[in-house]
Formats: sequence, C-alpha cells, structure tokens
Amino acid sequence: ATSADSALALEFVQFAVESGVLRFGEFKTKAGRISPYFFNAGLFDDGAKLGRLAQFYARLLVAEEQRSGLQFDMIFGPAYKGIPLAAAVAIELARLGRNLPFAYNRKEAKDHGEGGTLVGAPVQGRVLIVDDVMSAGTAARESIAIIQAAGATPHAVVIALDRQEKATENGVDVDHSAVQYVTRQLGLQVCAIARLTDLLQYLSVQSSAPSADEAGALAFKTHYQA
Ligand code: OMP
Repeated sequence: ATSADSALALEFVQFAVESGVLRFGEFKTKAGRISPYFFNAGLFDDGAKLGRLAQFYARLLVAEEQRSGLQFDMIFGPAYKGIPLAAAVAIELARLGRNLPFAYNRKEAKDHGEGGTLVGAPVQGRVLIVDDVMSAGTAARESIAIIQAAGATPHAVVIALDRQEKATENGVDVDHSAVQYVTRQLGLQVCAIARLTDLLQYLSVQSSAPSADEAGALAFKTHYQA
C-alpha cells in the first residue's frame, strides 16, 4: 500500500487497540493462516467509534489526493463489513465537501422488489472500494469482479489495515504481496490507514501493551522478529 502518514497510522493503531478491535493472541485467518493478531472492524461498534474510524479513512483519502492525485467518482462497500464502513466514509467525505454516490452489494440476489445484488447509486465511473482489512487479497478480487460486472472501473481500494501478507491465487500462496498483486496485476491503487509495520512500530514505542493482551503482544513481537 502507498505509505500512509505514519503519525496517522500510529494514532489509528492506538485507537484500534483501545477499542478492542486489534487483539493479540492466536487466530486463524480466512486464508487459513495462523496469526498472532487479529483486527476485527466489527468492534468499532458505536456511533462515536464508527465516526472516528471514518475520519481516519477520509483523512487518508484527502492526503492521497494531494500526494498521488487519487480521484474517484463513487464509493463501493462490499458486503457485509464494507457496507457500514463505506457509508460512514461517504458521510464524512460529504461533510468535508466531497459528496459522492455510494453503493453496496448483497451477498444473496433478491428476486422480488428492486431485484439484483447491487443497492444504492448506479455503479459507474472510477470506483473506490472501501474495506476493512487486506490479507491475501481475495476480498479485493471479489469486489473488483462485482464492479467490472456492473460495467464500471475498479480504481482504488482503501483499507484500514494492510496485513502485508502474500497473495493467494486459486488458494495457493504466490511470491508477491496481496497489495503488489492488486496494484501491479489488477491495476488499482491501494491505500491503507495502517500496515503491519505500523503495529510493530506502535508496540516498540509502547512501554506496556494493554494488560489483558500483554502476553499476546509479546508473542506477536517475537513472531515478527525473525
Ligand atoms: P483477504 O480476502 O485474504 O484479503 O482477507 C481479508 C478479510 O479477512 C477481511 O475482509 C476480513 O473479513 C478478514 N480478516 C479480518 O477482518 N481481520 C484480520 O486481521 C484478518 C482477516 C483475515 O481473515 O485474513
């Protein structure tokens, strides 16, 4: 991912730890990998936390516009977790004077009422995907396929956390990172509020991790010190 402002990243990691969203321990990821930490964005679970989360995304997007000229025509939130994230980011961008159309998908097609799997604004133009985490890049690939099927252009992905892991293709680990894969092979810009390296940086400046997580945080540092 393009390197976010590291002050913003550290502030965000602290917010995620304090909110109980970022936990240390032993977890299994969707790709079946064992991880010494997990980021559960579903635990940004009240209005204040969701609003603050959206401010981090929006600050990053505004900074990327300045830094790399990032531009997009609409916002897409992939079901399920991307839906409230994308909605909150759309509200925050509008508050900052950038009001853009917003859409999301259903996981199950609806055969009555409005029908279809897409809800919200017509999916067209350059689309920004708003999601929580990138690990192996599978979720990003799924969103890209949905946007292409609608005839629009997947243009960029913004995530809260880039886990800096290897991409998988057809369930097999390949020799480049998920972000490299999405950037180079699929041609989308990827922006992350924070990355794994920011978690390590946060823990190295932090004298004590949250006490409940102390052993897990230590195991996390040891894991990545190889
Ligand atoms: P990939 O599809 O492998 O990139 O994994 C991204 C998805 O994994 C996210 O959208 C989450 O559903 C989930 N996830 C987390 O939410 N937090 C993590 O720390 C790790 C994962 C994961 O399973 O890899």
